[in-house]
Amino acid sequence: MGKVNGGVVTEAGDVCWLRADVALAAAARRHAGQLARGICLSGERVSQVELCVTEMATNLLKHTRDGSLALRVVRFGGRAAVECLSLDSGPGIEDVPLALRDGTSAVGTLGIGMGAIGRLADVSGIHSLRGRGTVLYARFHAEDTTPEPDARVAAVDTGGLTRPISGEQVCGDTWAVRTTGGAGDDRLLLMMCDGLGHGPLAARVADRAREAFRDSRRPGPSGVLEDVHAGLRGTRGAAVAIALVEPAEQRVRLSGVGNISALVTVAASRTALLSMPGIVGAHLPRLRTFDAEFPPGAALVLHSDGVSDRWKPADFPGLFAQDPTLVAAQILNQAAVRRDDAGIVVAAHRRA
Ligand SMILES: [Mn+2]
Repeated sequence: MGKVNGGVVTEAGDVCWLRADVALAAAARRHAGQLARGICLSGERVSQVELCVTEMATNLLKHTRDGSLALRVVRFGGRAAVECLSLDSGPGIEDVPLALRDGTSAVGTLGIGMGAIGRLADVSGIHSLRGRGTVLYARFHAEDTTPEPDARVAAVDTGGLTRPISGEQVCGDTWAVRTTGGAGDDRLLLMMCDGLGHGPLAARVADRAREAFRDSRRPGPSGVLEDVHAGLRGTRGAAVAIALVEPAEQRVRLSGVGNISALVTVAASRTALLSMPGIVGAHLPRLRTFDAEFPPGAALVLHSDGVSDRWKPADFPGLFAQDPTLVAAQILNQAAVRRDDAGIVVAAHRRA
């Protein structure tokens, strides 16, 4: 991760959302297979991705009230992976370790079982809240290897997720993570952006924001935000927050404009980081930077107003020790609204 100076660590891309209906398994197999072939997975690996989403789809249809699959390609530096996420709204899994054990496929006849998903995928996770819903996560890397050493020892892991408003395919909410550019520098910059409105015009704002964020060479969060402001001129504008995560200093600094929620949670306590009123790309107020402690074990969560800010870390026992992608997915699953684009990005400071 530190090898690429100022390089993108990971960022939002197209997410294929499939609601649970009778055609889910077939649609999921088709989309997941396309994504897997698109990043040149072997034929055997493509079949495993298809098996994984078939199991997820069948579980959703047989055992949950309502749910979706989210399928996408993610890139970490130069490496690609297919990610499969299953999100449902209950009833939740009573005994997760039991559900992961072999021979307890929820499907009974055709299924490979949830435990097999974990064995097939390079990275996987599950988080279940009784009565409220489960998120399952599986990632398949393009190369048949574990993540490169740099990424594995990195002090801070990140992940995010976006979901368009009902009825739209593209999303005006976006996120991105990159290194700061200094040699041997383990600091990260995160962006959460909510392009005003929704649909293709908002998605264009999101694209432009990621581009400006990627290209900015300013050192601090307010400088990067000014560059994103310049990049969004002439668009309908956005709410944007930029966070600088400094693991060695155990601090997060954030500069935001518009309605982006930002908080740091450590052991169920939470510290909110404020944004200023204004519209990035149209009217930038005098910027302020707020900071918070970010010790090992802490997580930084940034999300748009498509995710309700009424959720509390204490409502998610066990979640913040999980992969940041799973954290993002479960918060979105529990707190997102359907009447707006939703987007969330999470950075987790790993314990040594
Ligand atoms: Mn919004």
